[in-house]
Amino acid sequence: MSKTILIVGAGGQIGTELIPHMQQLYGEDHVIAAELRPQVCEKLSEKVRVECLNALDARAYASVIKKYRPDWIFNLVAVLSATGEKDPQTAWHVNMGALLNSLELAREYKCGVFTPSSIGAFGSNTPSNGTPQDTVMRPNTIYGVCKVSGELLSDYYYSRFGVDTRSVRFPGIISHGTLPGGGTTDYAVEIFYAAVKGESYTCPIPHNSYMDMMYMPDALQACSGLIEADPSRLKHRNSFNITAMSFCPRELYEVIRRRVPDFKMTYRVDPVKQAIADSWPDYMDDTCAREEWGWNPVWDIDAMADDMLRNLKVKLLK
Ligand code: AKB
Repeated sequence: MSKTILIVGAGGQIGTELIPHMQQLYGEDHVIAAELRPQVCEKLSEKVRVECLNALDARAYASVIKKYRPDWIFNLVAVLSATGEKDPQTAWHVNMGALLNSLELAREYKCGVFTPSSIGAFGSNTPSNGTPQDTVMRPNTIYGVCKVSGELLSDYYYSRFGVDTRSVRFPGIISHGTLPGGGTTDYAVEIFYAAVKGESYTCPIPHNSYMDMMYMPDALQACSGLIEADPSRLKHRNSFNITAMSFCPRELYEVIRRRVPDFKMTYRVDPVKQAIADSWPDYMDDTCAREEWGWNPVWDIDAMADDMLRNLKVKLLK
Protein backbone atom coordinates (compact mmCIF):
# COMPACT_ATOMS: atom_id res chain seq x y z
CA MET A 1 0.00 0.00 0.00
CA SER A 2 1.30 3.44 -0.83
CA LYS A 3 2.32 5.73 2.00
CA THR A 4 3.33 9.39 2.20
CA ILE A 5 6.61 9.81 4.03
CA LEU A 6 7.92 13.03 5.58
CA ILE A 7 11.63 12.88 6.34
CA VAL A 8 12.61 15.57 8.86
CA GLY A 9 16.31 16.35 9.15
CA ALA A 10 16.60 14.94 5.65
CA GLY A 11 19.99 16.41 4.70
CA GLY A 12 22.12 14.20 6.93
CA GLN A 13 23.89 10.88 6.39
CA ILE A 14 20.76 8.72 6.68
CA GLY A 15 18.20 11.18 5.29
CA THR A 16 19.92 11.75 1.96
CA GLU A 17 19.85 8.01 1.26
CA LEU A 18 16.45 7.36 2.80
CA ILE A 19 14.91 9.77 0.25
CA PRO A 20 15.62 7.64 -2.87
CA HIS A 21 14.92 4.42 -0.93
CA MET A 22 11.45 5.63 0.04
CA GLN A 23 10.82 7.11 -3.43
CA GLN A 24 11.53 3.72 -4.94
CA LEU A 25 9.11 2.01 -2.56
CA TYR A 26 6.24 4.52 -2.46
CA GLY A 27 6.71 6.75 -5.52
CA GLU A 28 8.49 10.08 -6.00
CA ASP A 29 5.40 12.16 -5.18
CA HIS A 30 4.98 10.38 -1.86
CA VAL A 31 8.22 11.52 -0.25
CA ILE A 32 8.78 14.99 1.22
CA ALA A 33 12.08 16.14 2.69
CA ALA A 34 12.26 18.75 5.46
CA GLU A 35 15.60 20.30 6.31
CA LEU A 36 16.87 23.32 8.24
CA ARG A 37 19.90 24.46 6.21
CA PRO A 38 18.90 26.53 3.13
CA GLN A 39 21.90 25.40 1.04
CA VAL A 40 21.15 21.76 1.76
CA CYS A 41 17.47 22.36 0.93
CA GLU A 42 18.49 23.74 -2.44
CA LYS A 43 20.62 20.69 -3.21
CA LEU A 44 17.91 18.26 -2.08
CA SER A 45 15.31 20.04 -4.21
CA GLU A 46 16.96 18.61 -7.35
CA LYS A 47 15.67 15.19 -6.31
CA VAL A 48 12.69 15.57 -3.99
CA ARG A 49 9.99 18.00 -2.84
CA VAL A 50 11.57 20.03 -0.02
CA GLU A 51 10.35 22.17 2.84
CA CYS A 52 12.90 24.37 4.61
CA LEU A 53 11.91 23.72 8.22
CA ASN A 54 13.21 24.17 11.73
CA ALA A 55 11.63 21.17 13.49
CA LEU A 56 11.81 23.07 16.79
CA ASP A 57 9.30 25.59 15.42
CA ALA A 58 6.05 23.77 16.25
CA ARG A 59 3.83 26.09 14.19
CA ALA A 60 5.94 25.86 11.05
CA TYR A 61 6.19 22.07 11.52
CA ALA A 62 2.39 21.86 11.89
CA SER A 63 1.86 23.71 8.62
CA VAL A 64 4.08 21.20 6.79
CA ILE A 65 2.10 18.31 8.31
CA LYS A 66 -1.23 19.94 7.35
CA LYS A 67 0.00 20.50 3.80
CA TYR A 68 1.13 16.91 3.13
CA ARG A 69 -0.74 14.77 5.70
CA PRO A 70 2.03 12.13 5.86
CA ASP A 71 1.38 8.56 6.98
CA TRP A 72 4.84 8.44 8.58
CA ILE A 73 7.26 11.01 9.95
CA PHE A 74 10.91 9.94 9.96
CA ASN A 75 12.37 12.21 12.64
CA LEU A 76 16.10 12.18 11.87
CA VAL A 77 16.99 15.45 13.63
CA ALA A 78 19.96 14.70 15.87
CA VAL A 79 23.06 16.16 17.48
CA LEU A 80 25.33 13.08 17.62
CA SER A 81 27.37 11.70 20.50
CA ALA A 82 30.75 13.46 20.26
CA THR A 83 29.29 16.86 19.30
CA GLY A 84 26.72 16.51 22.05
CA GLU A 85 29.45 16.40 24.70
CA LYS A 86 30.68 19.84 23.55
CA ASP A 87 27.31 21.46 24.26
CA PRO A 88 24.97 19.12 26.17
CA GLN A 89 22.23 21.74 26.66
CA THR A 90 21.89 22.31 22.91
CA ALA A 91 21.96 18.55 22.26
CA TRP A 92 19.06 18.03 24.69
CA HIS A 93 17.13 21.02 23.30
CA VAL A 94 17.48 19.91 19.67
CA ASN A 95 17.13 16.14 20.08
CA MET A 96 14.20 16.21 22.48
CA GLY A 97 12.52 19.31 21.03
CA ALA A 98 12.28 17.84 17.53
CA LEU A 99 11.04 14.52 18.88
CA LEU A 100 8.37 16.06 21.10
CA ASN A 101 7.07 18.17 18.21
CA SER A 102 7.00 15.10 15.94
CA LEU A 103 5.08 13.06 18.52
CA GLU A 104 2.60 15.83 19.29
CA LEU A 105 1.87 16.41 15.59
CA ALA A 106 1.56 12.67 14.99
CA ARG A 107 -0.98 12.50 17.83
CA GLU A 108 -2.98 15.39 16.39
CA TYR A 109 -2.80 14.46 12.71
CA LYS A 110 -2.79 10.66 13.18
CA CYS A 111 0.41 9.45 11.62
CA GLY A 112 3.25 7.16 12.65
CA VAL A 113 6.66 8.29 13.92
CA PHE A 114 9.96 6.52 13.31
CA THR A 115 12.86 7.97 15.33
CA PRO A 116 16.20 6.21 15.31
CA SER A 117 17.64 5.29 18.66
CA SER A 118 21.25 4.14 18.92
CA ILE A 119 23.82 1.89 20.56
CA GLY A 120 24.43 5.16 22.42
CA ALA A 121 21.33 4.44 24.52
CA PHE A 122 23.46 1.94 26.48
CA GLY A 123 26.10 2.76 29.06
CA SER A 124 29.10 1.31 30.82
CA ASN A 125 27.08 -0.87 33.21
CA THR A 126 25.15 -2.55 30.36
CA PRO A 127 26.38 -6.07 29.44
CA SER A 128 28.55 -5.30 26.41
CA ASN A 129 28.83 -8.73 24.78
CA GLY A 130 25.56 -9.86 23.26
CA THR A 131 23.77 -6.85 24.77
CA PRO A 132 20.19 -8.02 25.38
CA GLN A 133 17.15 -6.26 23.95
CA ASP A 134 15.84 -5.47 27.43
CA THR A 135 18.62 -4.59 29.85
CA VAL A 136 20.18 -1.85 31.98
CA MET A 137 20.14 1.51 30.18
CA ARG A 138 22.17 4.13 32.06
CA PRO A 139 24.09 5.96 29.30
CA ASN A 140 27.10 8.17 30.09
CA THR A 141 26.51 10.78 27.34
CA ILE A 142 23.87 13.46 26.75
CA TYR A 143 23.23 11.81 23.37
CA GLY A 144 22.46 8.55 25.14
CA VAL A 145 20.30 10.30 27.75
CA CYS A 146 18.28 11.79 24.85
CA LYS A 147 18.02 8.38 23.16
CA VAL A 148 16.73 6.60 26.28
CA SER A 149 14.35 9.47 27.02
CA GLY A 150 13.21 9.39 23.40
CA GLU A 151 12.54 5.66 23.55
CA LEU A 152 10.48 6.08 26.72
CA LEU A 153 8.58 9.09 25.37
CA SER A 154 7.82 7.27 22.11
CA ASP A 155 6.54 4.21 23.99
CA TYR A 156 4.45 6.54 26.15
CA TYR A 157 2.83 8.15 23.09
CA TYR A 158 2.02 4.66 21.81
CA SER A 159 0.47 3.35 25.02
CA ARG A 160 -1.21 6.60 26.14
CA PHE A 161 -2.35 8.08 22.81
CA GLY A 162 -2.14 5.17 20.35
CA VAL A 163 0.48 6.88 18.16
CA ASP A 164 2.18 4.25 15.97
CA THR A 165 5.77 4.81 17.14
CA ARG A 166 8.55 2.46 16.02
CA SER A 167 12.32 2.61 16.27
CA VAL A 168 15.62 0.78 15.97
CA ARG A 169 18.87 1.19 17.90
CA PHE A 170 21.24 1.92 15.04
CA PRO A 171 24.90 1.02 15.32
CA GLY A 172 27.52 3.09 13.45
CA ILE A 173 26.29 3.50 9.89
CA ILE A 174 28.86 3.24 7.09
CA SER A 175 28.08 4.90 3.76
CA HIS A 176 29.68 6.64 0.78
CA GLY A 177 27.00 9.33 0.25
CA THR A 178 26.78 12.12 2.82
CA LEU A 179 29.45 12.09 5.54
CA PRO A 180 28.28 11.60 9.13
CA GLY A 181 29.14 14.46 11.46
CA GLY A 182 29.97 14.48 15.14
CA GLY A 183 29.59 10.79 15.95
CA THR A 184 31.90 8.37 17.75
CA THR A 185 31.62 5.79 14.96
CA ASP A 186 32.53 8.31 12.21
CA TYR A 187 36.03 6.82 11.99
CA ALA A 188 34.62 3.80 10.16
CA VAL A 189 33.57 6.10 7.28
CA GLU A 190 36.50 8.56 7.35
CA ILE A 191 39.02 5.72 7.07
CA PHE A 192 37.66 4.78 3.62
CA TYR A 193 37.93 8.36 2.32
CA ALA A 194 41.59 8.46 3.40
CA ALA A 195 42.34 5.08 1.83
CA VAL A 196 40.82 6.07 -1.53
CA LYS A 197 42.51 9.49 -1.57
CA GLY A 198 45.89 7.81 -0.98
CA GLU A 199 46.26 9.51 2.43
CA SER A 200 47.14 7.93 5.77
CA TYR A 201 44.47 7.98 8.47
CA THR A 202 44.83 9.09 12.11
CA CYS A 203 42.29 7.10 14.08
CA PRO A 204 40.69 8.72 17.17
CA ILE A 205 39.42 5.38 18.56
CA PRO A 206 41.70 2.81 20.29
CA HIS A 207 42.83 -0.06 18.05
CA ASN A 208 40.92 -2.71 20.03
CA SER A 209 37.63 -0.88 20.68
CA TYR A 210 34.74 -2.96 19.31
CA MET A 211 31.45 -1.38 18.26
CA ASP A 212 28.44 -2.55 16.26
CA MET A 213 28.35 -1.30 12.66
CA MET A 214 26.08 -1.55 9.62
CA TYR A 215 26.29 -0.73 5.92
CA MET A 216 23.75 1.83 4.71
CA PRO A 217 21.66 -0.52 2.49
CA ASP A 218 20.87 -2.65 5.55
CA ALA A 219 20.00 0.47 7.57
CA LEU A 220 17.54 1.59 4.88
CA GLN A 221 16.03 -1.88 4.79
CA ALA A 222 15.51 -1.64 8.56
CA CYS A 223 13.63 1.66 8.18
CA SER A 224 11.19 0.37 5.57
CA GLY A 225 11.02 -3.14 7.06
CA LEU A 226 9.93 -1.87 10.45
CA ILE A 227 7.23 0.53 9.23
CA GLU A 228 5.83 -2.25 7.02
CA ALA A 229 5.87 -4.78 9.89
CA ASP A 230 2.60 -6.30 11.07
CA PRO A 231 1.88 -4.37 14.33
CA SER A 232 0.29 -7.43 15.92
CA ARG A 233 3.72 -9.15 15.88
CA LEU A 234 5.55 -6.29 17.62
CA LYS A 235 6.14 -7.03 21.28
CA HIS A 236 8.65 -4.16 21.35
CA ARG A 237 8.43 -0.78 19.66
CA ASN A 238 10.96 1.71 20.99
CA SER A 239 13.44 0.47 20.30
CA PHE A 240 14.82 -2.68 18.64
CA ASN A 241 18.48 -3.73 18.84
CA ILE A 242 19.75 -4.26 15.29
CA THR A 243 23.28 -4.98 14.12
CA ALA A 244 25.09 -6.34 11.08
CA MET A 245 28.75 -6.57 12.11
CA SER A 246 31.09 -5.73 14.98
CA PHE A 247 34.73 -4.78 14.55
CA CYS A 248 37.52 -2.68 16.04
CA PRO A 249 39.73 -0.16 14.16
CA ARG A 250 42.59 -2.67 13.83
CA GLU A 251 40.33 -5.22 12.11
CA LEU A 252 38.83 -2.63 9.75
CA TYR A 253 42.33 -1.42 8.90
CA GLU A 254 43.40 -4.98 8.02
CA VAL A 255 40.35 -5.46 5.79
CA ILE A 256 41.13 -2.22 3.91
CA ARG A 257 44.86 -2.94 3.69
CA ARG A 258 44.18 -6.27 1.99
CA ARG A 259 42.56 -4.17 -0.76
CA VAL A 260 44.81 -1.06 -0.57
CA PRO A 261 48.24 -2.49 0.38
CA ASP A 262 49.98 0.91 0.81
CA PHE A 263 47.37 2.28 3.19
CA LYS A 264 48.74 3.45 6.56
CA MET A 265 46.91 4.16 9.80
CA THR A 266 48.19 5.69 13.04
CA TYR A 267 46.36 6.45 16.29
CA ARG A 268 45.80 9.72 18.15
CA VAL A 269 43.11 8.67 20.60
CA ASP A 270 40.49 11.29 21.43
CA PRO A 271 39.74 10.79 25.16
CA VAL A 272 36.09 11.89 24.80
CA LYS A 273 35.45 9.47 21.94
CA GLN A 274 37.38 6.74 23.74
CA ALA A 275 35.20 7.09 26.86
CA ILE A 276 32.06 6.99 24.72
CA ALA A 277 33.21 3.96 22.71
CA ASP A 278 34.19 2.15 25.93
CA SER A 279 30.72 2.69 27.35
CA TRP A 280 28.90 1.28 24.29
CA PRO A 281 28.22 -2.40 23.53
CA ASP A 282 30.81 -4.50 21.70
CA TYR A 283 27.95 -6.29 19.95
CA MET A 284 24.21 -6.38 20.48
CA ASP A 285 21.81 -9.30 20.42
CA ASP A 286 19.19 -8.50 17.76
CA THR A 287 17.10 -11.68 18.08
CA CYS A 288 13.91 -9.76 18.92
CA ALA A 289 14.09 -7.72 15.69
CA ARG A 290 14.68 -10.91 13.71
CA GLU A 291 11.72 -12.68 15.34
CA GLU A 292 9.21 -9.82 15.52
CA TRP A 293 9.61 -8.25 12.07
CA GLY A 294 12.08 -10.32 10.08
CA TRP A 295 15.23 -8.19 10.42
CA ASN A 296 17.91 -9.89 8.35
CA PRO A 297 21.02 -7.88 7.37
CA VAL A 298 22.95 -8.98 4.28
CA TRP A 299 26.19 -6.93 4.27
CA ASP A 300 29.28 -8.19 6.12
CA ILE A 301 32.59 -6.36 6.60
CA ASP A 302 34.24 -7.70 3.41
CA ALA A 303 31.29 -7.03 1.09
CA MET A 304 30.87 -3.59 2.67
CA ALA A 305 34.57 -2.71 2.22
CA ASP A 306 34.54 -3.78 -1.46
CA ASP A 307 31.45 -1.70 -2.15
CA MET A 308 32.70 1.36 -0.21
CA LEU A 309 36.02 1.39 -2.06
CA ARG A 310 34.37 0.89 -5.45
CA ASN A 311 31.88 3.73 -4.90
CA LEU A 312 34.36 6.16 -3.32
CA LYS A 313 36.79 5.66 -6.20
CA VAL A 314 34.02 6.80 -8.57
CA LYS A 315 33.07 9.71 -6.29
CA LEU A 316 36.52 11.01 -5.34
CA LEU A 317 38.78 10.12 -8.24
CA LYS A 318 36.64 10.93 -11.28
C1 AKB B 1 27.36 8.24 16.89
O1 AKB B 1 28.48 7.73 16.82
O2 AKB B 1 27.07 9.17 17.67
C2 AKB B 1 26.28 7.66 16.03
C3 AKB B 1 25.55 6.56 16.72
C4 AKB B 1 26.17 5.24 16.83
O3 AKB B 1 24.48 6.75 17.18
N1 AKB B 1 26.83 7.21 14.79
